Amino acid sequence: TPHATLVFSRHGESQWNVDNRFTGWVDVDLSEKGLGEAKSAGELLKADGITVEVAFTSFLKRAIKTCNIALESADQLHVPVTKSWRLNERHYGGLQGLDKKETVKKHGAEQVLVWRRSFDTPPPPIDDASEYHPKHEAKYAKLTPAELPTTESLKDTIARVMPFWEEAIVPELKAGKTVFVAAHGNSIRAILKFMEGISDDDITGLEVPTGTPLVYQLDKDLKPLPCEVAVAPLKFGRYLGDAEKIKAAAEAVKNQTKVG
Ligand code: DG2
Repeated sequence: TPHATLVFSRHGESQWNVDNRFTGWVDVDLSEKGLGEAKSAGELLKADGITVEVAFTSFLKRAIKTCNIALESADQLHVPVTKSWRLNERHYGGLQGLDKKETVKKHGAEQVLVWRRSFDTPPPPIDDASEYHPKHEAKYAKLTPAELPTTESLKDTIARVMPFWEEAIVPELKAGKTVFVAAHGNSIRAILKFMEGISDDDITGLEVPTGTPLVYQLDKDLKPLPCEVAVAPLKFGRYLGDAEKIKAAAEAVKNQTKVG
């Protein structure tokens, strides 16, 4: 029997997903569709009989709102929520704000794919004078200069997500709780890499669909229990919801940089 339950939800569509711009740490809001995705994530939790005991989210409103709306539609708004910059999306460096397709036309599809999906090659750093530089935001004032990113690879993202995992999330799971994590494609990848034992090469190919809760049952050593309905490359995680819709949502992310 499972000791604890861990549920992830990637935030739904944001306004810059609609505009097809690189986002990273830019604090853009959910689109209308994104609001609906968050609501349906909560409905799926409720329909599955999941009772969340504690929730975690990032410092970015697209994930925070996803967390709140999902808990609301699951009728579980009382749940305590902890927010951390460590669950933020990967910092996209100098690409933040740029149009994804324009960037492909300018730098080529191969280069952009490296920036989006290589494990350890970060995009060029954000310009010190950029309006999107995180140093302008009061909520990041407590970060040390070494912690405040100017760009990140997935490897860098993993390095700042995992201390939060260890310090804040693991104790709740050890206590046997049902934990909800509403975050971003890359901060969720970081934890999934660890949970599923996915290699550096394979993790970047994993597209986490939006608005679709992903559920793990863990034993008392926090090892995930194998799941028969896990969809490859996952071995342990179970998506809630319609399989076809989930596939289409993951494909849509991949195609954001498809030109022509
Ligand atoms: C996207 C992810 O993050 O982009 O930062 O542009 O989903 O939080 O809006 P999201 C961004 P890719 O890693 O898919 O390029």
